Amino acid sequence: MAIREIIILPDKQLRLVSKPVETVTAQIRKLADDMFETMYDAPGIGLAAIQIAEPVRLITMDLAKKTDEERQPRAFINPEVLSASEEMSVYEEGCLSIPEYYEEVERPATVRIRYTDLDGKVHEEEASGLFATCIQHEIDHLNGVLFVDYLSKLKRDRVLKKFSKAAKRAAG
Ligand code: K2U
Ligand code: ZN
Repeated sequence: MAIREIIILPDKQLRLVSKPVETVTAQIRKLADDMFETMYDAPGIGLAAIQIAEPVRLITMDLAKKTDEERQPRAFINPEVLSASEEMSVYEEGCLSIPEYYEEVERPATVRIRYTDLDGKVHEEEASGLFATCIQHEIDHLNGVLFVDYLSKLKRDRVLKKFSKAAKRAAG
């Protein structure tokens, strides 16, 4: 296992559309292990492979409360939203690739998803609450979409400008 570097806005790789996983290989399982270690270290409750510069459709997640002893690691390969509720919910979102920036985002409150697990088994299940918010946030990452894309143009332009200036300063 390895803690990998999380790429940060305005890295153009965040806008890539990640490729489907054809076969669940040992390499994919190793990547998932690295993603779990990176996610717990950040810390975060979700991570998409593109956030560590791996453009494949793989997500890791653990919604267990920090207070819970028991971790609940879950991996989602080639996840897709099959249907979404008309009912919406609002959640203050953050992103490990857009550090220390939080804004309210409205998303469908419940989604039905299909995905493959690390054993190659296909699942369909309903997600609601934080699970629904997080899985939609992560599937967006696989499509090159960031939560700031749902904000007003003013707010979006402001955050893109802030992170672009920071990147220029860091480059010297
Ligand atoms: O994709 C990521 O950057 C991981 C996010 C997942 C997430 C975003 C918004 C809402 C829920 C989950 C990170 O876990 S950001 C840190 C965080 C932690 C708890 C709740 C919200 C955000
Ligand atoms: Zn994110």
